[in-house]
Amino acid sequence: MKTPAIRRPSSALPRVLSVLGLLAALLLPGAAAQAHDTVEGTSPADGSTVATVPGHVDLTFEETPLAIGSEVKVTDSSGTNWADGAVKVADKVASQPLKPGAPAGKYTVVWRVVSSDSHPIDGTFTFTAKASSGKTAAAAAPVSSPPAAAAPAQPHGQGVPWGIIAGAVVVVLLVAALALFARRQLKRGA
Ligand SMILES: [Cu+2]
Repeated sequence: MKTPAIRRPSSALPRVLSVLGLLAALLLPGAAAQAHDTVEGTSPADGSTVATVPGHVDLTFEETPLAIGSEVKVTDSSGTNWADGAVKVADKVASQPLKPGAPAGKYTVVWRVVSSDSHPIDGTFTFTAKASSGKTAAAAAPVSSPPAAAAPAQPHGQGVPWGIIAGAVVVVLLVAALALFARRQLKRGA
């Protein structure tokens, strides 16, 4: 016996489920995208003036970045990069050694590391040195910056977990849609 009135709802239900499931699947990765590590501070601090060019430039993150794929360029006002060798990553800090003899002046630090969630993150900051690193490179004490100074570098990592909220909204909508669907089914069957 062919009874289209009964067959239609039974084929529509899986369709409704798959559409809502797809919506949820599209929105939930948004939660993971919020997990990039943010910079908590740099040494020297962004925009700061230090007595001498330090022996290394440090970036402190929320979590220890991955060791691979890190790059930190420390260029003086003439464009010379004073980075010496590879970035050293340990205990939430990416540290870039500098060659000795870097001159006084303004420096631009352009960095790129791979966040602990495997996404590349990058940023830039500047500092000014009153004197060359020449003789006292090793003595230059690192100074940590407040988190606020470095915050603009990673605007996407901050604040409310919208992906999770969106996921919860989808779940509520899914339940509401199923309830409505079930009621219609019951009415139709009665
Ligand atoms: Cu990420």
